[in-house]
Amino acid sequence: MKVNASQKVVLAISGFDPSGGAGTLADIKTISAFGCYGVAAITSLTFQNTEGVFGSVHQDAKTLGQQIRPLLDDFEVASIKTGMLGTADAVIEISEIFSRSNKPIVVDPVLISTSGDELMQESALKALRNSLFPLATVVTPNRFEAEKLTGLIINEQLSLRRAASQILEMGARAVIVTGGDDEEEDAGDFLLDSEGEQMFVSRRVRSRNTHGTGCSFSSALACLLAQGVLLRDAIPVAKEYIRLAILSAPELGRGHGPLNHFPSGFAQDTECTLE
Ligand code: PXL
Repeated sequence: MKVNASQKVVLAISGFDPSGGAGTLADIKTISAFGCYGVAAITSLTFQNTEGVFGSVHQDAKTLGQQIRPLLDDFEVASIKTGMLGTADAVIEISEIFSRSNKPIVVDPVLISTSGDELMQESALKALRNSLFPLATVVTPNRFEAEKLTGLIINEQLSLRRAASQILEMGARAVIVTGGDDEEEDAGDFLLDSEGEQMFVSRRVRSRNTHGTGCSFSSALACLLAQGVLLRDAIPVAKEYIRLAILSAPELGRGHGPLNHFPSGFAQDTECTLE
């Protein structure tokens, strides 16, 4: 067996979804699919299945820091992805840990689940905007999250542009407002950064199996950034990965089913060959 030592380590900081569709397990599966090595810190233990979220217990900031610091001491972490963070204290702890880091950080501002359940305390919103966004390489809200973050209603291109630019002003280097949850025919993701705006459109896949698409998309971006791919080139690759993962979803559970995180036709070089 030959193992390539250049395998990138990606750190996922997210909530634990026992059903494996979203959160840490989705992050780790995505990171593996992209040929990276995933390490993780769990912000919150959620109780859920494909039908809904029935509660959660947030980790306190101290235990979160205790999970993250030994990983940073030991591994050369190439990029970081944050998902469900739960509380303002958790957001502040993470912001302090990475305040002097120049590694790519993908911030997925998880506020509610696909099934409509709240995953972050209202009080954490401010900390997210003020402390974590200024450290973010890219923030990836869906339209609903972009509305909550800005207080705007997004119903056409102008308000979408305005919301994205407000999020950029909060200090992120780039923002992608994802459109996968909308009802329109095409799934358009709107990117805004210092170079300007770009819409990434792909044909919508109609499916009930969309649990964890946001988590998986942001983890895919973190892997590609770790591998040195530019954000504008990474977005179409991450989108195609999600499209294939939905198309080949295993049809599990009675609600929003999980993705297939290892779709055939998307075998990235895992940098590990068996001889
Ligand atoms: O998809 C958003 C999300 C993120 N993180 C956790 C979740 C969910 C949705 O259910 O459970 C832990």
